[in-house]
Amino acid sequence: MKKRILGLVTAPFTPMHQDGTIAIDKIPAMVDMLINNGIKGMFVCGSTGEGPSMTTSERMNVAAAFVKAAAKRITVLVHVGHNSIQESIELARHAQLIGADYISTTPPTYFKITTISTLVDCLADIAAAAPLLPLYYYNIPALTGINLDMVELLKTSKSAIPNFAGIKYTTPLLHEYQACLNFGNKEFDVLFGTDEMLLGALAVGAEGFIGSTYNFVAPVYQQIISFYKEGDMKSAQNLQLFSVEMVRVIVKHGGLRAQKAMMKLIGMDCGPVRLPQNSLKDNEYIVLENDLNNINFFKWANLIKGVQEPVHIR
Ligand code: MN9
Repeated sequence: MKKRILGLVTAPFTPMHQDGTIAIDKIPAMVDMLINNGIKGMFVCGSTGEGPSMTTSERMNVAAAFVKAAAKRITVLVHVGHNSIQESIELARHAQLIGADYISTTPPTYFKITTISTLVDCLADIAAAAPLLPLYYYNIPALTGINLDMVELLKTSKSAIPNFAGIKYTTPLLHEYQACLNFGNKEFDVLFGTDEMLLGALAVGAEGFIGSTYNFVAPVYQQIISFYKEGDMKSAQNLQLFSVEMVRVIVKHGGLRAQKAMMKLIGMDCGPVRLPQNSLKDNEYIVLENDLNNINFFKWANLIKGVQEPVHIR
């Protein structure tokens, strides 16, 4: 089993053309930008990457492009979750074939899973399709509607799935997160996925994080981690408050659609979102940019290396 993932992993956006097709040629520059900014890994085709809105062959092409662009400089996790386990199996096989480092999966969500044992059956089938790759369960109840006890999952997966690595933990239950981190002999990796609570997660022992907002303000979180390690809690809290305010602006403007627009505002245009998300209209961009200005977002975004000049909409 590979060692645990440490530091900030981003969930990159999938770049798209105005007509909604995938802009595969934009991926290498995005990856270089993330590497130049100290990002340790990428979680591709997840929620932020709009994986669930893509076809299986598009997901394979995008995953392959990220793996190729990463060229082993940083870790790549490929999200393979799908309503059809068979599609997940194909995606998992493909991820192993192209040289991804890890796979991760949400459960099927149309027919709801209500027991850990059924969840483990699903994960075991997917994990077996990529036996060389450690698998992280992607726990994101707000989007999947599946909210099971994650400590029970670790207990059951331990013997049932040889390549089970841990959990991408995207729900704000710090107590359950802490229980997972400390399960058994701390034998599973549990990556924290709620960016606006990173400091809280550090306080209970987190060392690895996957998130969307590390795409545009990684330096904020890198400094939170440094301040925390130096014991300067006041400074860490101030920066975490910035993250909270930023996420409030993101949520006000519709979440993912606003985040993809923010990539354009920082000078790394990733194009529109796909339905059922819908892209910001011109006037909505202006309100978003105003709200971001009011929280000093561009002061932080300007610390990002390797992007063009921020694009001001007005
Ligand atoms: O998985 C992301 N969650 C979603 C990670 O995309 C639903 C997070 O990084 C959030 O986008 C972030 C803002 O709420 O914490």
